[in-house]
Amino acid sequence: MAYRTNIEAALKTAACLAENALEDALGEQYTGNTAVAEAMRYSTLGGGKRIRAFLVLEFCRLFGGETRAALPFACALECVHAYSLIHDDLPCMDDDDLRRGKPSCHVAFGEAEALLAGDALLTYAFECAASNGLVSAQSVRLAVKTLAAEAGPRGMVGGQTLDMAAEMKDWGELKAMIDGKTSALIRAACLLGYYAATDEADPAVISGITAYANAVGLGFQIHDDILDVTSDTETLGKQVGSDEKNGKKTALAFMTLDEARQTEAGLVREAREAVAGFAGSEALADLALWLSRRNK
Ligand code: GRG
Repeated sequence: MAYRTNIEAALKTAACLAENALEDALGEQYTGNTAVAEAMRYSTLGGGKRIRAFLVLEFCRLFGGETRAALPFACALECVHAYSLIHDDLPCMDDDDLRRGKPSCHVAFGEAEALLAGDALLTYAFECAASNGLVSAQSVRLAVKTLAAEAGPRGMVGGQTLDMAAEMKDWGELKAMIDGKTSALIRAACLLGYYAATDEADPAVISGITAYANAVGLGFQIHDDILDVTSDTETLGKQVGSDEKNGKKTALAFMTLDEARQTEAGLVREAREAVAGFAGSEALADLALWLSRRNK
């Protein structure tokens, strides 16, 4: 399968826009005089693929919105994502010392500061989204409600709870956990992009966006599980084998490596079909493919 857009260039542009907006936002709000403020910046700036920011900007563009109206929502998504990674790395969770190729937040700043930096990024994300003055009040309301629902106990936190507590007896149980832990923020990113362009909330459009996000989210996690056994710590910038160390099951507990690759290819097709009806969605189709070929 070949790309129809220059997806790498588009990802770089989105990453650069998000990085600059986050630099402004975090620099403006916090003077950098405290360890917590420094820890927030350390974990949010200068790293990461910025997939969630890209999805916000691209869905906004797809539905006719302006990039600058989507940027506060993109920043909010990246702040929630950064918070989840900080907390996920804590000793009471996965206890990982390396993130994005550098010491995890709690290793660099201490556990209490890391906990607070995560809390501060989560709360700041909502300040950032709610302060978006370039979209209607109804768009802000829809965005804030969606982000809260997808990040919370029925979304990402719910997935993390299942990850810690559930036995993962079968693939269905694991998929339900991934739907929360990984897909929820991807759904939020896609939907917030749509709400940056419109406040119409058309159920048919939302259903197409959700189908795309769910397929991308599950494929993304399966690819992460594949990389965890086929790649190395230096390339990934995070510790490989962390799930095994913590006794957690991944997709590879229920299928062979080959089957996992086939399942992922099926999800890429599903994602591409979900957006095929939206004119100008080539970059989103290409992103689904690119994610299945990424090496980190
Ligand atoms: C609420 C206490 C509390 C903790 C939240 C939900 C959670 C902890 C953590 C989830 C973090 C996690 C490992 C999610 C799985 C999805 C995943 C593989 C994230 C990594 O995303 P990338 O690859 O990261 O986009 P970069 O570094 O590129 O931004």
